[in-house]
Amino acid sequence: MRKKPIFILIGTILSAAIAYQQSAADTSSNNRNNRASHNSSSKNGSAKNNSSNAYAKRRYANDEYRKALKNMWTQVYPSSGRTIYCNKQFSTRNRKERKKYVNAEHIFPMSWVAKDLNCGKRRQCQENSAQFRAIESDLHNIYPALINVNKARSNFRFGDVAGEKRQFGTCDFEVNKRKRIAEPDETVRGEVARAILYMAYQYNLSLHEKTEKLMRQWDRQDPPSKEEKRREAVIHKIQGRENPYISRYPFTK
Ligand SMILES: [Ca+2]
Repeated sequence: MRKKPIFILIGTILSAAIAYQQSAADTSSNNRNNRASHNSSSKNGSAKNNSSNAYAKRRYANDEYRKALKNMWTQVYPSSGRTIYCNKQFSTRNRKERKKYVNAEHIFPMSWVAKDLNCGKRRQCQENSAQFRAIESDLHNIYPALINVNKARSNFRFGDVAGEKRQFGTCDFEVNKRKRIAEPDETVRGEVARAILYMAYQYNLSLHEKTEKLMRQWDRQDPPSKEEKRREAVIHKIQGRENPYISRYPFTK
């Protein structure tokens, strides 16, 4: 009995938080309606169950994406692979070991997608936009990357970084934080370009004119490698959708 006021207090705080989030979220969606009903029922009691449901919902906002990642680590790279920007070999045999230094990089950043779809922050988009969830889960845009390099790339556009200051040891990957530009090694510029061009084409996402021009240039300068074609074919099989910039090279759409 002594715990009851605490639950009521937690319920009230959660209701307020949920109501706030709801008002900030995008327009009509099922999630919204679900939240509205959670909100009203928590006022009638059983606040604890409803609040833990709401928490679970936020934490696992895109099951499709989690499934895609699992497919990547188990099917696209069943035993080993190389990271996108630094060509560093990794093994997928020991998940715990791999997770220490390699994670998943969206070449076409999800923050650009969120902005384009106007669905709010990434978490809000995961909850409210089926289109965002589909885009986030597309493996043609997801490459393994060294965690620190992935972090440094942030959501910067690609371009030329003046000077050749090596920030990651022997890895030829540079970023200019002030100008928010990242420049990968010549050997992966094609891979990067074909992921970016594919995303814009497949999902009708907008690309800055300058970026599009550069990506088309990189696409021509660095044709698909054997490994890139292998990867594309495996993903094509998993998703039932090809990346024509790789499978039908040169694709000039
Ligand atoms: Ca290449």
